[in-house]
Amino acid sequence: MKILTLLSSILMLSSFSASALDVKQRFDHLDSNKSGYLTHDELDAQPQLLNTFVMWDKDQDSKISLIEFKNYLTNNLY
Ligand SMILES: [Ca+2]
Repeated sequence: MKILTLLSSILMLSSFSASALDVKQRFDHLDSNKSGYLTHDELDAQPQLLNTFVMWDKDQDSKISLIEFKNYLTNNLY
């Protein structure tokens, strides 16, 4: 499991130029309990994401939906 976490960190850092399809894959990967949302718990291993959580969480319900995830990446990293 530790290797998986490390791999996911590397993926998040190195795939900012990924296509829209990859966004869904990355979201599913981070959504470890498959709730359809990313929560603080699931982002514990992703400090760079936790630090910007408030910016992602547009509707401020303390969880990141796929749409919020995609919008954030689209608006800030492309
Ligand atoms: Ca939200």
